[in-house]
Amino acid sequence: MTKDDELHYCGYVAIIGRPNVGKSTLLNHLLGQKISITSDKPQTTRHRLLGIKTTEHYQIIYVDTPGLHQDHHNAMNRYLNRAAASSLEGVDVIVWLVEALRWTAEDEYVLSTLASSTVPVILAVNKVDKIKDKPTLLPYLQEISTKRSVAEVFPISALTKKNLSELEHRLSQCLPLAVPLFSADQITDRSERFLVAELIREQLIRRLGAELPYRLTVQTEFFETSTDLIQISAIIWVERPGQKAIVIGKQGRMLKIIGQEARKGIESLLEQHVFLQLWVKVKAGWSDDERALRQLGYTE
Ligand SMILES: Nc1nc2c(ncn2[C@@H]2O[C@H](COP(=O)(O)OP(=O)(O)OP(=O)(O)O)[C@@H](O)[C@H]2O)c(=O)[nH]1
Ligand SMILES: [Mg+2]
Repeated sequence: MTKDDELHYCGYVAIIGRPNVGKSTLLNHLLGQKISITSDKPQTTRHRLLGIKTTEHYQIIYVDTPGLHQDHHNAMNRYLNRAAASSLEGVDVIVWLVEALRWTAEDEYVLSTLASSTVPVILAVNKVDKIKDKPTLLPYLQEISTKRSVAEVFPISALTKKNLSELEHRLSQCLPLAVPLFSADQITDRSERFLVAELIREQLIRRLGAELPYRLTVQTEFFETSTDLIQISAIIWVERPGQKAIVIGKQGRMLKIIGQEARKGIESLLEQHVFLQLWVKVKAGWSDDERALRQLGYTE
């Protein structure tokens, strides 16, 4: 064993990028455990969330963030951008995630947000599994790496885990020498109540149409563990009675499916049987009301 082997490194790695680029998928697959919800709709992640990976020699504290976007029209959008931008403060390295062969105006916006960062930026070009014509990738990599000085470029697939261990190895080299900040068995800073509400919201996002997911939020109201079961009840807040009717569905069918699927995810997370009750309630205009947002857990 060399002297280096006895050292321990610990630090924060922010994962930044436009909505839908694959940040949360990357976090889950780096950790080997699902703690952040994902979907094919943009603005799935609404909160800064830590994912902690501890090995013998290092502890990487990944920071998953909402996608940076240019839509500032309501209080929720402004909150998302604030939460993402503030996640850059105090980190040791940034993973800047873009999508292979797909550069958009929102990537340009992320680039401008990164301008003031002084920590190393590692550019990860995601979703390379989707590229059929591989030779087109090299010029793309060359082109985007000229947009900003970066420490290294990694073509990756968060979904198939291609190049993820290489990426993690490189990130571990950017960490400062430090004792671990979290205990080795802790994988996130978020409570079980928070993760439960997120798993319910994930089902709602995945199963409802284009607009409705942005008009709802979920709050865990009751969470009690007994010997053989966890009893949970949660409220799905929507903005209008018509939205409530859609979430419930004909004869309650939509809400039933959402409850069944969410319960499976919650049971696999908590490794216990779960009894889940869902209620749908209306809170008019909550997504554009700073005070309501704070009450519903949107605080930095
Ligand atoms: N083909 C392919 N799809 C991917 C990959 N990574 C993520 N996806 C898909 O891209 C979509 C968005 O993934 P998310 O992880 O939710 O993206 P995000 O960047 O966290 O999005 P926001 O939270 O909305 O900012 C999902 O449908 C993922 O399955 C990848 O490497 N390859
Ligand atoms: Mg996300």
